[in-house]
Amino acid sequence: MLDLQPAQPQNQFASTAVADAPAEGRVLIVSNRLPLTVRESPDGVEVVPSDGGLASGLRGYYQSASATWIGWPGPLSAAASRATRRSLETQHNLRLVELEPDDVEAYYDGFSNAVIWPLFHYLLDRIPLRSQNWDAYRRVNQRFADAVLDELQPGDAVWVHDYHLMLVPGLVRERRPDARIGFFLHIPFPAPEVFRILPWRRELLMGVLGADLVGFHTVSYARHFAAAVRAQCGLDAAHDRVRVDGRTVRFGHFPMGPDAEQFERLAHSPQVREETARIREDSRGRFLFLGVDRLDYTKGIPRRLVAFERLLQRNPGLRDKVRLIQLAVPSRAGIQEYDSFRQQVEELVGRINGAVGTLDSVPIHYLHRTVTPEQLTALYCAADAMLVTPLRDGMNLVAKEFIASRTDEDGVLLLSEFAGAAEELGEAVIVNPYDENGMADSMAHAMAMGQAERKARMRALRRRVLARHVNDWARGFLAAVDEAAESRGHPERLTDPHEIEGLMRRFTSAARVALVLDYDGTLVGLREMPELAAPDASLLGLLTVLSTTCDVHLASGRPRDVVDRWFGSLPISLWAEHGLWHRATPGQPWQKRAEVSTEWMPEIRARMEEFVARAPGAPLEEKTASLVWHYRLVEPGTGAMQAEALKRDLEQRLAGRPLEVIEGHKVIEVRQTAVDKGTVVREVAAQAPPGALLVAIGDDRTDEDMFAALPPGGVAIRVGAGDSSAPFRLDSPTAVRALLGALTP
Ligand code: ADQ
Repeated sequence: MLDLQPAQPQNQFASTAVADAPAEGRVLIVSNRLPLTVRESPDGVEVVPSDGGLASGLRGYYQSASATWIGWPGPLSAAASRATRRSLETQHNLRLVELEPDDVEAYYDGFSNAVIWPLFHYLLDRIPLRSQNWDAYRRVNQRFADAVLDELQPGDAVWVHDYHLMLVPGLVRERRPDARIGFFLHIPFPAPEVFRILPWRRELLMGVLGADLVGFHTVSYARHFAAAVRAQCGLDAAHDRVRVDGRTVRFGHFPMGPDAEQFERLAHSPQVREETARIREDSRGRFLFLGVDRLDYTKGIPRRLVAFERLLQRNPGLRDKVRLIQLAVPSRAGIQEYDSFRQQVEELVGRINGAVGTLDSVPIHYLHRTVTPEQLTALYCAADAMLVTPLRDGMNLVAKEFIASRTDEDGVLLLSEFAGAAEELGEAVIVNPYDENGMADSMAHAMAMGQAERKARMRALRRRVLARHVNDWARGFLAAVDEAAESRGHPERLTDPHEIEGLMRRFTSAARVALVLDYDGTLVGLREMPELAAPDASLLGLLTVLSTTCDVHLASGRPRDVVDRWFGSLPISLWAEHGLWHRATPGQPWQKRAEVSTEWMPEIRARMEEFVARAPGAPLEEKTASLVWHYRLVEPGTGAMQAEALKRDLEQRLAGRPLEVIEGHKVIEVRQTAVDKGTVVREVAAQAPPGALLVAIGDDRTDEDMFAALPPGGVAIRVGAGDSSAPFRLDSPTAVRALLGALTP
């Protein structure tokens, strides 16, 4: 049997490089647990490094003098807390967020670990039947945010970690709109169909979107996140960014690795070499499989054990020739789910050893404890094959630590296809942890693999893992936060009442005011179906009265028959199809303002109809010289995907032709380049009397053409969110109507 000593408590972190200090300000690292845990016993207080991937990965970066770590130190008794707290805060640059036992039970055990953890790992049947802990989650997130706000100095960057604190970025942003904030999720972000199960899905997403940059381990998690933002928040998220509250939030993948140099250095140390030799000697020529995991139900330990049993059932001759060392680091002890899982694993180990053991051999050596980095590295170095078979895992650092330790360029890695690491480590033997026969086959394959193949695979794996130090990962992420914060854009600020008064003074002192007004989204709210957005009596009354003092032009993208039906009797000038058609006063015929060709329409219509057929609820509208695909009613994810595909397809087809594809609010329109709303503004300006003030109001991308065409001194007003060149912004059609109302006699 192996004789591993329990880990000695350590106060110092061992790490290779120390990251450069950022150019200015500190980095406030915020995570549920601190990198140090306080253990109280009758003999006194010990401060020991915390377990887990997050703490081990970030240690090196945190050692840089300009980082402060904000988090929970674990339970502290009243007696020990004052001195311990002071020493942690002053000697280790920590800021303690203390939690009451009730909070720990509800926010940490009850919500973070009982609801989000299993859901994000696709283990839905582990979610408790009742969860009443959302309020505690929100309350504790607020407490962490308050600690951040208290620490935050100008120039600091905030780096929030993981699923326990998904609301913190939004809570900090609310109070400090200019803060630089990054958020990194260490666990998978599930497929949107799984994520949507969560009743608080929208709140969680909006919380995360308080950050400037949201980071994940893999491309697919970032994609899932973008899709969830589209589906749950109704925002037009691209694959790597979204505009929210006037800011751009970026998403990206930042695969994390271990402190590889530290494992290499340890592998060369005499102590580890000696321990490695001892473990090998102890196994007496047996093929050594190794598993190293936190004792968590996501790590796939029972299925791995069953697959190992299957290997030995199928090949009884191997029973004296193999050994599996399964090291399980205690995790979340005290939570009933974890306690009974531990019991399940221990019973399984006992049963399998009873069934396939021999008089000479106990096939599974199971250890439930933490070990020192030296002991861990010795195990990595001694193993013939490493079994990393989680059911789901954000990344899995153990796989990479094993590779980093193998300076002999030998050893086989069996890696679950559901670990984030599998996206990078293609030269491993990839296994499906739910397929016990397949896993047993892969174990046999590992045993039979020739040295040349083992070395070729390991060399390729090592090149990838050694290429990037974990401190580069931290630095890279923080540099990306800086870049995202610089390009986030200024929050869209609504024009305040004082500025409106100034505008009104300009209007009333002008010789004449000419108003060019968009319709949908500007004078009325956007509706699910275009035909539902008919004008109400008060709007018709407002426009009629307004026409007694101003020149009123209604410039819509809608077809002429609709504009005529709704506004034909009003004494105002009407423009339809973005200015292709014009009717000056009631009774006058509609005139076409440009020569347009329609030859292109049958071909493009046929192509667009293929997309219509694939997205139920998205009608195709045909106007005189344009085709419009409306997808407001399509499921948001599908709609955005189809719209992107359609746009790409059309842009390729239309290249070099006098046609353009424009994107509006849930519409894709193809039209001739000759016609846009800028033409309307230019014509109005040409006919306006000297000294007239031109005012254009609109909410859409097509209205930007109006703003750009305004003569000097003209006033552009944007309605609602979104990029705009307009210097003035109102929040809704109601605000537009109030402004116009003030212009009436
Ligand atoms: P974890 O679920 O904790 O991390 P992992 O990435 O494998 O999973 O990290 C475990 C760490 O614990 C490793 O550094 C390993 O060396 C150490 N460890 C394991 N068993 C040990 C033992 N018996 N004694 C001492 N140390 C032991 C979460 C996510 C992962 C993600 C990381 C980092 O679940 O998917 O890779 O964060 O983002």
